[in-house]
Amino acid sequence: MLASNDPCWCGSGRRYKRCHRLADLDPGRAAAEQARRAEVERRSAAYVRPGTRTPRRSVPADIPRPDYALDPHGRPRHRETGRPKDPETIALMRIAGRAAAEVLQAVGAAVRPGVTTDELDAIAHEECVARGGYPSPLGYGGSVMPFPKSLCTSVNEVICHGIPDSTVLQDGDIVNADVTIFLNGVHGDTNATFLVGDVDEESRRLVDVTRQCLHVGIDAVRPGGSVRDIGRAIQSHAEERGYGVVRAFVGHGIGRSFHCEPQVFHYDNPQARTELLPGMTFTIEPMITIGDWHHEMWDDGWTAVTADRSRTAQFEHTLLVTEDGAQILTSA
Ligand code: HM4
Ligand code: CO
Ligand code: CO
Repeated sequence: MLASNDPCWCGSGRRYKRCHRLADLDPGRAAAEQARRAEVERRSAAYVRPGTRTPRRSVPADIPRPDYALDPHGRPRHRETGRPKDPETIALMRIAGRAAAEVLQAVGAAVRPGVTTDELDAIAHEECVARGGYPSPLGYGGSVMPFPKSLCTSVNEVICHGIPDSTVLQDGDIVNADVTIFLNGVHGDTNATFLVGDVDEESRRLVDVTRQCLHVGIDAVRPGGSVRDIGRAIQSHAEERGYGVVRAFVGHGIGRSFHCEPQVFHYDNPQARTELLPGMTFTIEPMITIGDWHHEMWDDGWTAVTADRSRTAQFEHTLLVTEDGAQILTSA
């Protein structure tokens, strides 16, 4: 009979109590404990965890900033209304929208196994600055802290607002990059989900259906209709195919403000009674899940993940309501 502190009989060199003692005394309990530990290990390896952040990037002093970027808490001083925009503002939004699309294209071209989300942030930051624009997320107010980076990067089960850090993209991941640029006094906002290397069929299908949901939402826009039509169309398309629609985050009015009225729900919400009028500008940005649509927040106050850790995808455009539908402002 071995004592607790003797070397284990198996030759591992570890003390008996740290090695085979439990297995010898209670084989059932030892097996259950080992299975539990293996499951925790499997899960923590499979899911996204916070990495290390690089210092805040700087924007040249001659680039005009949105009002919140001048506030230490990132609070906007003015909030625009959701009313139709004047033609001059719309003309500027076409330019900001195209710039946002170009920046997103540059980020997407850099997605590959081995790249970090921080490297994607650096690209978004430099591409905004190169166009004379300010990366809108940088310093935008939040409940815990202002958003510390220039891009949102949301990997696998992260729904939205992931913060770029040392996380290395792995073969088989999916990653959403969400770009907003402040250019000529207005914002352009667009995002897409990219495949990292070889991605399984189930995730590829999620990404395809999510892209379809964005376009089904865009096609539901008509002057005289309501914001509710958009969410109703998206929810039907998703749920008929067995997918979930995240409720906690909405599309938003956009223009001189990053986020203003109206709220654009991606599910059928009877409260969404706002009438759509030519000249209105807003985003549609559905977040679609393979499993349950409920979310949880990380302690950073920004990163939203699916409660069941199922994968989720998102696509976004900034839109203009026209006399006969919607025009996409964020095409390259
Ligand atoms: S902040 N992306 N997005 N997104 N915010 C930094 C990067 C960000 C958002 C956001 C989608 C919908 C709404 C919002 C929002 C208030 C409540 C302050 C107007 O922040 O509505 O912010
Ligand atoms: Co957002
Ligand atoms: Co948006």
